[in-house]
Amino acid sequence: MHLKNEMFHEVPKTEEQKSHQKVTVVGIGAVGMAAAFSVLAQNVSSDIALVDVFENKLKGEMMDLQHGSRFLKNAKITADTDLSVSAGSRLIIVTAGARQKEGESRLDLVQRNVEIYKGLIPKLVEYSPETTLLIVSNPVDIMTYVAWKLSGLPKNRVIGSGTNLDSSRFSFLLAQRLNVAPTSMHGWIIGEHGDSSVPVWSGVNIAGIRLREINPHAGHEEKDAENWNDCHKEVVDAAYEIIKLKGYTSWAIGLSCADIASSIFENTNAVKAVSTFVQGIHGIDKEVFLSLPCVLNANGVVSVVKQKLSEDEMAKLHASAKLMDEVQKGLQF
Ligand code: 6V0
Repeated sequence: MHLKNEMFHEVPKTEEQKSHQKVTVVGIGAVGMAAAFSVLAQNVSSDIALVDVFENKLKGEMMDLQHGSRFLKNAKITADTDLSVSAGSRLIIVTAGARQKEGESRLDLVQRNVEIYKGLIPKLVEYSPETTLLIVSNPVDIMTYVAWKLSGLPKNRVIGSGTNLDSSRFSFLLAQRLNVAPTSMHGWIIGEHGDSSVPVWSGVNIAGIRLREINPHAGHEEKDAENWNDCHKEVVDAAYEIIKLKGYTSWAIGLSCADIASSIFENTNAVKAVSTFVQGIHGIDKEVFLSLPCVLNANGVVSVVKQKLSEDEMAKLHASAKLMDEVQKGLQF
């Protein structure tokens, strides 16, 4: 191009310039776009590829994001229905699949989404053998197991968004009651993302003061006069409630994906509740993925925190593991 040649002196490149922080988002529905936007807006990555089966929607979303480039840090945004656009990704966020309809549970979606994953995961890994997978499609713990099986990747590089979102919802609701910032309210939800999730009441604290030191029944389903357990009930009902109100959930899960991605890209060793392979931890003997607090860095999940769980919490975690195992046994893939 004449003008370009007149304006610039090109410095010869010594080697091909490669992106070390490319993120692909597969499935650009409400969740995928919220994740892509959060990753870009929070400067977690400025190299994003979008994949979906809808060509027009892809082009529209790509153009819309590209037009915000002036407000981002030299972002590169690409999109295609062909999975080759994802080549060389360091992280692939998979949100493709059916979403819950009003009244439908996460587990109801399972076989439909397994079929979609069979067509996606092996090819994605072929294009990006070094990638880490961040699985978001529901039921997320089962889909993380399915992605692990289909991908051939090591366990540390297949992560489910899991209860990072539930824990954020939980901390928010608890923090509102005590008028502190959610980041100063330490509450963890582990186990299944969804209906059988386990709130670790024994550890809920602010500045090391556990709620249970003051109210030994805090969070107990029957004995607690202050009904702290309503906070967990609200977490379990949150998706159903939001879907009833606006049709889908998006912003909080998008932010949760960016939060997990930033631990990987920035090699932070931050502890987050994500879905990971739990066989052999807390006495679980099933080959399942569930959320536990995990140390995350550039290698993905590098260790799992062995929380001191009460008998009741342990029993609930084992019940989630059993449920996941039963669903997995019925899957065709
Ligand atoms: P959506 O808005 O229907 O978007 C799904 C997208 O996936 C659509 O654009 C589809 O075209 C696309 N898609 C379907 N098949 C393929 C394929 N083979 N290849 C590429 N793209 C495909 O759904 P939404 O974005 O609301 O939800 C996506 C998934 O995330 C669902 O399974 C939800 O249940 C799940 N969520 C998981 C959460 C979590 O915390 N893990 C939270 C919210 C939703």
